Amino acid sequence: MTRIRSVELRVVGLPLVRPFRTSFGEETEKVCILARVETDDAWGWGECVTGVDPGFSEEFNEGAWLVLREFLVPALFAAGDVAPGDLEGLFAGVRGNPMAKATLVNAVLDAWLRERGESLASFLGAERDRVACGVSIGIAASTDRLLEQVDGYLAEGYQRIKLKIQPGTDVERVAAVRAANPDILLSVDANAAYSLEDVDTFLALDAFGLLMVEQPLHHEDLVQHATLQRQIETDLCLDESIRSAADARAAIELGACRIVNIKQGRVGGLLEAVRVHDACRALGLPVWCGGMLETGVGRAANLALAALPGFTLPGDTSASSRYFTEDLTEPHVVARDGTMAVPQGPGIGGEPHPERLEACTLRAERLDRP
Ligand code: NPG
Repeated sequence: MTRIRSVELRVVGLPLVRPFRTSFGEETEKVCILARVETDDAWGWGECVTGVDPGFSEEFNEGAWLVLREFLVPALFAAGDVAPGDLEGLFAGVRGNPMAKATLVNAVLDAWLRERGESLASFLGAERDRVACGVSIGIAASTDRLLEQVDGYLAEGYQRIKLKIQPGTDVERVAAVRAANPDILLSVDANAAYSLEDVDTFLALDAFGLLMVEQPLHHEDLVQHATLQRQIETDLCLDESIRSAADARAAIELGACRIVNIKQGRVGGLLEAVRVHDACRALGLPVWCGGMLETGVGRAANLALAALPGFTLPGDTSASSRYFTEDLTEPHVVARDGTMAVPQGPGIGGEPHPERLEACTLRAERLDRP
């Protein structure tokens, strides 16, 4: 049990090394909320995966800030002593908002582990100390630019290339990347930009030996994903559609996917992420660790999660340098063999450099236990 004395919320902004374009928009700067909780003996960090706009999910930074400040932090203060596993119950009165909830679940877990001197990886049940890394490439301005980027990331060692696609910028791009790289692990991610009327596009993509097609259809439509999965050979993977272990079980039972992307921030935090992992593993589905352009804080949590045994496919656990010239934390580095070290220190095994954090802070507010 631990007692949370204060919660500091911050909005930070870091320029991206190159704009990141998906079917739902373009980002040139990473702007996110960080929470730092303080207990009597330690402190812990959580990163919120919401973005500036409600494009990827309903949640977004300003909304998550309010949910944290007005509802979740007061619920935490009202509770007295807590264990990390209590938070989901404390937050049950707030419907949805898994990304806001994950911020505090992860921060309290980090503090609790730091008090005990235990690493997050060990607590979650990690079975390896390095994880296989893939990289996600935004929609490029041209096929030539895309091919250059693919070459660059392969030279850095990445073990899997994922291409963002949208209607009209899909089959021809995939064909070009596959022709230039016949043997690589290659996948595509549509971020829900297609409908069942586009089945011909997916039948055409079957020709390229893709590892998976990620989230082709609307995030709320598992039945349509199941229909599409029956019509094509390539494995479907779900991301936006999976917000809990219950969602994962439903999707698998319906035949809506054969692979699951686990983003701890999307499912309400690290504890539910482990339950998604366990559910998929019990039903024989491979999972991999997604990414939301996290700073080093969220990236450290992702790396610990990706070290669990069911994570058998390379994740979007890319190096800090893929996104930022300078991260908030010590950078996470991809080795030439395309693997990255799982942090081994207490909790998430690192934290923001104070000066760098101050330089990136756009707004901060400290909330004290009344
Ligand atoms: O490596 O962190 C990463 C990014 C991987 O493509 C990636 N993330 O749709 O999965 C996604 C996408 C994303 C980025 C989603 C930012 C939402 C925000």
